[in-house]
Amino acid sequence: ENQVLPATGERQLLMVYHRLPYEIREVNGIREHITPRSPNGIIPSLMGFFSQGRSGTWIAWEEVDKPGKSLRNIYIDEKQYPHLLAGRIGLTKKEVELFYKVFSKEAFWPTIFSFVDKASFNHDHWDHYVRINRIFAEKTAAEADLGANVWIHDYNLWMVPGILRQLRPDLNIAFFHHTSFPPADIFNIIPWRGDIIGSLLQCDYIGFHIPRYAENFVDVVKSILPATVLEEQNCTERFLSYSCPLGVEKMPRLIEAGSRQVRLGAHPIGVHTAYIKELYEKETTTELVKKLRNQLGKDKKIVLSVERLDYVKGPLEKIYAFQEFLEQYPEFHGKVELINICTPPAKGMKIYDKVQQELEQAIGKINGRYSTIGWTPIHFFFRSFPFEELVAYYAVSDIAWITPLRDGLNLVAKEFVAVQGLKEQHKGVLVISEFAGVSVEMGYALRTNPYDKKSLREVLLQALLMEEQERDMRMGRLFDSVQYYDIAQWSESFMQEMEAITPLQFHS
Ligand code: GDG
Repeated sequence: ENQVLPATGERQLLMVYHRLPYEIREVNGIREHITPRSPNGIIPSLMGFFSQGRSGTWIAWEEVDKPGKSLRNIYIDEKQYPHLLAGRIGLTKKEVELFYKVFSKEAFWPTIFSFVDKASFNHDHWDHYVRINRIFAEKTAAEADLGANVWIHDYNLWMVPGILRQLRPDLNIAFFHHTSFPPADIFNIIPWRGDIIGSLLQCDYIGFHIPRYAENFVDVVKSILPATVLEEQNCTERFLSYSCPLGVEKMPRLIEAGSRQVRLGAHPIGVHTAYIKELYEKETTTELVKKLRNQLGKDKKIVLSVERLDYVKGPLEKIYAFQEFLEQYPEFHGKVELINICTPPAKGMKIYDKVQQELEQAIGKINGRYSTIGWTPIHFFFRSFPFEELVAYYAVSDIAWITPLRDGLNLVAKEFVAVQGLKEQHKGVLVISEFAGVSVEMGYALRTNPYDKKSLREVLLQALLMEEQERDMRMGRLFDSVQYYDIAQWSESFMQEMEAITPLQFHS
């Protein structure tokens, strides 16, 4: 085995992600422009594995003008990551649209989040999806050293493990789901459920955000082929169990299905608390917070909602509940404002057009009905803000009202806590949906059921009325946990689990 290890003693790592970590523009084979994508989020954390000497390749697609055009491997940033290559897969705009924006979003996205009536299954599109997954698997197989670690991300690449295993039985294959993993009776509406599960069972390690999703996965496996749970773990130390709809007491950690054993784990993603602190402490942020506070009025309570436009996030349910809140509690007129920052979806995602229209209409109606000179109940921003500005909104708000109908985890909740916890006083309140994965980590948040308008409006009221002492205590506890389980802890814990696995086939 020594032969295959680089000088640092660390196994080579292949990151299989749908996007490159950097924007790379190449004209006539010459690199023209390289800019890192957002310094916030998971990409910098994943890049961190390569900063010390570990060698590897980041495999992702890049747009090309003709199908089948191959792209050479290039260094992403030779100085900072001297052993990291970008293994680029050339796909045309059309190929990407069909694979990522149309098929994955029409078939898998709604199913994953239990919106079964929105799912549609096109068999030709599935063939295309498998073809693209094959290209990813072939590229990975070609780049991998003997016994290398492969870390594949998300449902767009579900078929990669199976194809890759056939090509390279020696590899240590791990997979992380960024989304939910639905219960068996939901997942099994997918016509290709057997193929997908067959592929995932070729992994050595599969990570989910929370224990419930690992349990759902095992239920799906059991509904498709005989499977045995070989190891379980009590998970109540870190996660809520009975008090929470997504809670479980124990989670499966090792299963045997077919001829394979697969290890499972829960790794709720974290945020980059140090970077958020740096932004929060910038003079420009302090000024912006002051300016916003003045503009909003010192005596008004600010309720914040930040999310991508997506029916999964329940944007309409929230707006209708806010309308009911205003109807029921007129004493809050003029005193509460909802700031709704809604990031538009990527271009070409037609499935979101309808929800956008409905949302804009509903907000227009409410504002039309209740606004006065000096008070607009809902400030709707249908655009993306620089992250730095978002930090100022997190700081200025009294309540974060995060109410997705479903969410794999939800990073906005953690970002809000990462900012509010830094405040000396007047800490805010986090209201989180019981159906966001993050709710099982957030015992000190107020939890709400987004399917129930009464719960939405009453929990909002509870947040508005909460005394300062309780607010500070709750936010302080949430902050400790968000700071401890930050993004670095997330990526390292996953990596540790992956490294602990010795590829069985390689040794036999
Ligand atoms: C998927 C899963 C899981 C939002 N508006 C702006 C902006 N954002 C940033 C937030 C946050 C991120 O986008 C959103 O992350 P979430 O986790 O809330 O949700 P999804 O986009 O649905 O992410 C989710 C996640 O993957 C990670 O595994 O938690 O469940 O669905 O970081 O800050 N950023 C900027 N301007 C905006 O206007 N710059």
